[in-house]
Amino acid sequence: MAQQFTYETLLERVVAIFRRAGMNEVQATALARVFVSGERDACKSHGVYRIEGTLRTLKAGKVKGDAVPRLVDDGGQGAVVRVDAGGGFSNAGFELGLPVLAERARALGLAALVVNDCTHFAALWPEVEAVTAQGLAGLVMCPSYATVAPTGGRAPLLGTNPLAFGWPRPGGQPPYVFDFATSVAARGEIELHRRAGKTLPEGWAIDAEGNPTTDPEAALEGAMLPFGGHKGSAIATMIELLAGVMIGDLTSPEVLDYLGTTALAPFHGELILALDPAKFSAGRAGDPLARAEALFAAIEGQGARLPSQRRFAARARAEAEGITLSDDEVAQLDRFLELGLDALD
Ligand code: NDP
Ligand code: PYC
Repeated sequence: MAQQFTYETLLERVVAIFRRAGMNEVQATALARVFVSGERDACKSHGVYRIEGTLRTLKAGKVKGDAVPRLVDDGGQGAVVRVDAGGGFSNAGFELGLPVLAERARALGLAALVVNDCTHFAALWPEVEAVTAQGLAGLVMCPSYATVAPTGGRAPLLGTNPLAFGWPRPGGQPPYVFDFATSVAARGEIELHRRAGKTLPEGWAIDAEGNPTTDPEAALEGAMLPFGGHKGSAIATMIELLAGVMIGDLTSPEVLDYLGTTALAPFHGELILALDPAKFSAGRAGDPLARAEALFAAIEGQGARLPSQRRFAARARAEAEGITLSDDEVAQLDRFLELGLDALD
């Protein structure tokens, strides 16, 4: 048996759970929106399954559910917009900073939103889509905690460091968006395999002795592997530099030192870049959005699909038929709503 929700009814339920757990309205709604969107878009590794980890992190006192994010005043002109998340979730900080980021990117061609002192536990595509909805291209990245061995190494050091890119498309089409962990798979996928009693595909992880493993328990004890060997390893390192070191926030090994566990949501910073295609192409031949459409058509013309097409199809299905949760998932939501943080043992 399974149960159906609309986006709104599931959102209402998840917000109520977060409010019951002591989160304020701004934190609860911003975080609930990304988890419910994940569920709607068939991204199970960053859907309602993340609620339990959120509550655990609140209970451990490692995130402030009552934080009110604050724009750090730079005099109102600069390309770097900074939000102090105040120890809350990144999503509330992002929502506060987005309008200023968009305004600056339109004025300057390029602007960056830095969110400091935040817990980040979500997929990045909701943020990149919010940037493209402003008619801008976006690039979003953040560290995580040390769980990935650099290529040639054997011990966890880098994070699963997600990277997302979005490009706006004309005519009401959904944007071009990719969003992925720089490890072969997101850690959430390994955890979901463990819970389902399934083995992992080969090449995802090594055990604590550095040997290849397909056992999720051994993988969680050992290290995950970067995607694309040395290339993914270098991109993950770049994210540590740009979205950790450069913005004055924690790198993945520092996050693990701070938390002492990967069972809680990671605390660090986030970097969001917004670029205005009209400004970058000014004075040059051709409309960048039209030229991008020709490129997308050529990709699809070969039978390939664009990234996020699976997700957008799942969204359309959920909008028509509802979001389906299993009875176990619904029972867990009911328990969280009834007992709040006491639901965790
Ligand atoms: P996936 O490997 O599932 O997907 C990566 C991207 O590739 C998606 O945009 C996907 O689109 C696209 N894609 C997949 N298959 C194809 C194909 N055949 N052709 C074209 N495009 C394709 O992502 P991950 O498991 O690496 O990451 C999942 C999520 O985890 C991400 O949203 C990420 O932000 C999140 N994450 C968050 C972290 C954090 O610290 N906050 C850490 C790590 C990951 P589609 O969705 O349409 O299939
Ligand atoms: O799935 O790797 C992951 C992850 C880490 C933090 C949030 N998601």
